[in-house]
Amino acid sequence: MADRAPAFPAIVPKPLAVAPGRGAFELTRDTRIVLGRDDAAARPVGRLLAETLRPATGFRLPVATVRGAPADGDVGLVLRPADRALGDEGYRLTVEPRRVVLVARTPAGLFRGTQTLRQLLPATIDAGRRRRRPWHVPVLTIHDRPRFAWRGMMLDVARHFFGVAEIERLIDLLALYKLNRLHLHLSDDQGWRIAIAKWPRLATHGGSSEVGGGKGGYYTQAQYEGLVRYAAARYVTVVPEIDMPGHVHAALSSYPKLACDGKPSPLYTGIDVGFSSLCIDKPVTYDFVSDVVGELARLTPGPWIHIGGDEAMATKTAEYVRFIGRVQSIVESYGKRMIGWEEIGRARLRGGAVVQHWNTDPAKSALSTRAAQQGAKVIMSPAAHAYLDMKYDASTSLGLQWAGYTSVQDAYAWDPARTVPGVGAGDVLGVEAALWSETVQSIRDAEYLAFPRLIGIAEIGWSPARGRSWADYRQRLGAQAPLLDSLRVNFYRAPEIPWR
Ligand code: TNX
Repeated sequence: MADRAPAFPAIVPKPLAVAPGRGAFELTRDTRIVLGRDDAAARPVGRLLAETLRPATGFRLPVATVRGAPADGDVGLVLRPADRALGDEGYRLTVEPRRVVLVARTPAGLFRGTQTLRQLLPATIDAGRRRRRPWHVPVLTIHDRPRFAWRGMMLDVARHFFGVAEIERLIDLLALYKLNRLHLHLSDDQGWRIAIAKWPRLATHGGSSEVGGGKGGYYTQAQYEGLVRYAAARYVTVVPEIDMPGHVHAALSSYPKLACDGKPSPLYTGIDVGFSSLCIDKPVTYDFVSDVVGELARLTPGPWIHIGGDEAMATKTAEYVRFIGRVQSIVESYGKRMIGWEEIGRARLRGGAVVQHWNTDPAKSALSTRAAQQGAKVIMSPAAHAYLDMKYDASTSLGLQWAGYTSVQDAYAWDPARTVPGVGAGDVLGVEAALWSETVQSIRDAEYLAFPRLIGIAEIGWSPARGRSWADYRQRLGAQAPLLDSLRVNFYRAPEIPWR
């Protein structure tokens, strides 16, 4: 196969600064991945890089500690904790004809840099099996760091369930495009997906259904911890969401005492929203919330617990406000920060709370504004741009369309700092694409809706607004096709993109 090296490196997300050079570094059977003697913290990144590059090259690629600078033939990983210009996730990548040096302030920064390196190699580097060919990296220098600290994807594992291996593969794809948050929507009317030791029927009963009547499923706590570790090794933080006080039918069906009327109810497999509510004035409600949040907090090394809070149409406003106030205190009592969908802007929020903007309806947007005025930071997930479950166009068979069709360009051509009046760059924590799974029955379906739109969201989160353009982006996106094919991603070949 011809190795059509692009005239410019087609990296996505677009780096802050690229200075192309001449010639190439060649990865060979003698290449080592080397670390400085004080850089033991970079070893896991070196190991993961070696694991990524070994199957296709067949090279040994030992990870070695060396004295002094990386020598000829080496790929060096260097930590420079004092180099503030690199930021928490930034890196500097220097490819010379005889060596490659990657410098970062943190292991996370080195990891992000290795993903750039991956994109600079021939796409078959990710094909998973041995290919005999030269493995060149173009000579260049890249200086890179993200615009936003929060670059995420939400996956709804409640409407349809996805297993551990599927989530791990998704984490790999997030990491490839430098995303750093995986938000798991772990409960909804149709299913409860995480084992809670003190309330076992949530998983065993509430986890046994899904939209359309399939068998559902849930993560044991050990499986969930495994996912968290897998993600952490790729510098992706898992953010668990338990949706409340609405979207709780699976919990009420598991424990009728949580319902105001206390009556048993069968599981629900339709796709309506807004019909269920926790019982705001029952003391048992807060035992439940505290137990669930407590167990989740213990499973969550990251600082955030997402409590949903959306579409609580079956809860009166005054009760809703009271409920969110109590939940906020519970989350904080476990040392975590509360995140909620924009509706929590109706409640009184304390510093540290985070709101997730989703509804483009102006009356609803005002809730995000109100949250920001209270000092909350905002994650931008405007449905018309960032909802991966919207159809691409009228011909898309999967997906919904309540927020309109969302083309690849719609998902890309927007700025999170100019989306909601009164919510500016200083308020915005970052961006998150959301994939709700009412119509998504398999991980192949999920990939079809997520790719390529998720890649655009990743670039919005990482690259400076200035210097981004659709004309340039569609070329670089088109150049991702061989890599996505190597990885066997089921992506939508949108006709407006010049796929290679
Ligand atoms: C709205 S967005 C919802 C979800 C649905 C989604 C479908 C949000 C916070 N709530 O319950 O799954 O629309 O697009």
